[in-house]
Amino acid sequence: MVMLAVPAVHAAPIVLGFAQVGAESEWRTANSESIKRAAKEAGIELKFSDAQQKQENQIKAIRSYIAQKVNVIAFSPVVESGWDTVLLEAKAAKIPVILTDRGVDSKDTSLYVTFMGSDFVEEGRRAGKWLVEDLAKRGMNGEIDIVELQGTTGSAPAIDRQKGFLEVLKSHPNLKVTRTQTGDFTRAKGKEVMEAFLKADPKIQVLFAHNDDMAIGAIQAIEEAGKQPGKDIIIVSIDGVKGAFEAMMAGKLNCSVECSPLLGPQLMQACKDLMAGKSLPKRIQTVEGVFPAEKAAAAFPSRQY
Ligand code: GYE
Repeated sequence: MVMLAVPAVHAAPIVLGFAQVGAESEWRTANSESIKRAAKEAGIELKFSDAQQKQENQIKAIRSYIAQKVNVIAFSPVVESGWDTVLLEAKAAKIPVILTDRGVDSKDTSLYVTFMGSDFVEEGRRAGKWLVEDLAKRGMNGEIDIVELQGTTGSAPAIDRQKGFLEVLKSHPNLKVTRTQTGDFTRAKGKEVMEAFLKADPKIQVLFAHNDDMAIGAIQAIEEAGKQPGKDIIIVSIDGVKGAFEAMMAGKLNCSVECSPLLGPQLMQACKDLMAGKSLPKRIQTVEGVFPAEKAAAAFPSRQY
């Protein structure tokens, strides 16, 4: 009699619920694509939602992933605070949570397994240091009037980039942020706020934008006001997206500090490791550089986002 081998229990694919912030910037689009592509390549079943930059939508998405009993939940928290309740619900359901890109301010760090993403304070510092050196090269050592376009109010990158930038400015009392307002990380708001800044202050010499999209919006506002972005107003921003490289090559943006959105592969690896019972480091950091305009053309062909 031929015995049929009992088929091995087929390991079901890992199911990952990902609650994305939105589609507010080039960075975010590249981040979503990276996650979708990496999930496909890793054979992970991805449930993906877009919260349109609203915390309540992200909370709803996380609750629905809990109800669907996914294996892992990952999300990029739109703002830092207000997550404890839903994270406790995930913990009670024994579903591990991975933070990608942005952190939370929860005191209880057992509410998530790891946070993978950039060091935003360091990015702010890099923008500040680049500016200090650039002004020195130009011999601009008098009072400098800087305006700041902040990211989404209460978001980790907005809080931390401002912190890092101001930390550098502290030892340069001639550099002053005279106006600061949120542009919510979008081109449209960056343009709108820059228009208001320009109307209120004709002497702006520098713009620090928390992301490239707001800088690109502001560039339009500056041109419409009859000034030359990158010349009359020195501009430094963060992300290093293609649009920023194009603006740098056109002489309209002076520097972009890199912040990589390509978190997909490491997120999928983390899901696999978790499901295999491995423990993850509490912090997984992204490696990044700084791109002044003079390096833009050489770097452009190899940019992936
Ligand atoms: O810099 C910005 C995006 O959280 C690092 O979010 C991310 C930021 C990024 O909208 O462009």
